[in-house]
Amino acid sequence: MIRLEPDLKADFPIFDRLIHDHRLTYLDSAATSQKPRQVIDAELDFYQKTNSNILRSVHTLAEEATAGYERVRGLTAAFIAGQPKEVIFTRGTTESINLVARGYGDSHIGPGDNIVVSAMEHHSNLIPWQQLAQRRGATLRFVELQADGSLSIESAEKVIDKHTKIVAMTQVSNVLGTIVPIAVLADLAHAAGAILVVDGAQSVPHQPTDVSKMGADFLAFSAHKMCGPTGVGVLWGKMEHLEAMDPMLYGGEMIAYVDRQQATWADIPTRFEGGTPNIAGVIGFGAAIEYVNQVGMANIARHGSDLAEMAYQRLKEIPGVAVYGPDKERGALVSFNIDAVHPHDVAQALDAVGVAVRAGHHCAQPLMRWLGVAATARASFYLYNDAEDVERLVDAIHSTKRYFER
Ligand code: C6P
Repeated sequence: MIRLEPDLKADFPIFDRLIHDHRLTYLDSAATSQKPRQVIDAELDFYQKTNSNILRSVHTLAEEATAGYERVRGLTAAFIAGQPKEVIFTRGTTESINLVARGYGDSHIGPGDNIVVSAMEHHSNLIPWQQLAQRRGATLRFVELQADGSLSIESAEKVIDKHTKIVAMTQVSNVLGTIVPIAVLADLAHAAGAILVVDGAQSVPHQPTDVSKMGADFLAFSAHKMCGPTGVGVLWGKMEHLEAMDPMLYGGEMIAYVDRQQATWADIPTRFEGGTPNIAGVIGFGAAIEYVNQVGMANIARHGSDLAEMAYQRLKEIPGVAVYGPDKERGALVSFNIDAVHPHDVAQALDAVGVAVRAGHHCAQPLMRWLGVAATARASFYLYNDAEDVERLVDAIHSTKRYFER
């Protein structure tokens, strides 16, 4: 029986809600996860008892706020087996990747160089590199996919060459659920003298992460997909690369000394966190890390892949339903389409019985073209989902099909 014990839904107040008189079956965690009471309370508690800006003042509240914020940096570092100084807080994966593209890319990429991404990237790990290539006169190249949606290593071996300076790759596709063998990519990138930037938006929330072993040079992820608040993300980078990176945001607190005409920068990581950050959000993120740690990342990984595999197999059995991505070894999500029904109609019909899925291009338009569809529906799972949620999805798909076949 697929179930994390005890039933974790009880920790999430949103599951007390009814949607169109039905219990909520939330299958949109790849867009954003729900938040447990522990995270909501941590943010509330911060605003009620500690609220103050960080790093700027010496009064009690400011010192407590700074200590709380820096404590979460330590928690985050431990969560990915990195060093606290290598952890930069951003607004999310998108900002983290843009920071690398601007701060590192602008000074390390030039005409004749190439940047390599895959054919299944989320726009957040595509457009920053398109823009960088355009700014610097470099070329963007693509690692192609195999027919089942897994990454073609053969293609990676072809496109990563001595002109490659950056390989930027998702670890888990937000559409196909494909898991990318990051260690293989790291070896290919490093052998070519390139760095590897990993988009961990769909992987870090779902599996144990150890940056000391994964071979990445930069790793980006978002708090809101792992029970944390929106507006908080992480860029982890190897210190040697952070030292070679320029800030993206210039202004308050990221400086050491400022003159009328010039300035010098604060130490890393403060140098990359200009302006007042999302302090309460970071505090909430700390509670989220403690929450998922308590459940256990290995348990979360097993649970997510069991649910996704179960959903994949069940959906595949339904005539007229197409499912996308590899049938084994997939992330905690399944994208699908029902013949002759637009995915927006599917999502709306499912919502009518309380089943929340995402429909659309999932911020991966080039991948939609590769699949030959305009859009898909997507069911994505997290630690609070169970086998019953999969059953409700399957039942709802059956009744949607019946409704549109009439
Ligand atoms: N994907 C989805 O529904 P932000 O929005 O910055 O937290 O994360 C961006 C991002 C980057 N890479 C991947 C692989 C992602 O899946 C996402 C976010 C959500 O699929 C929202 S579009």
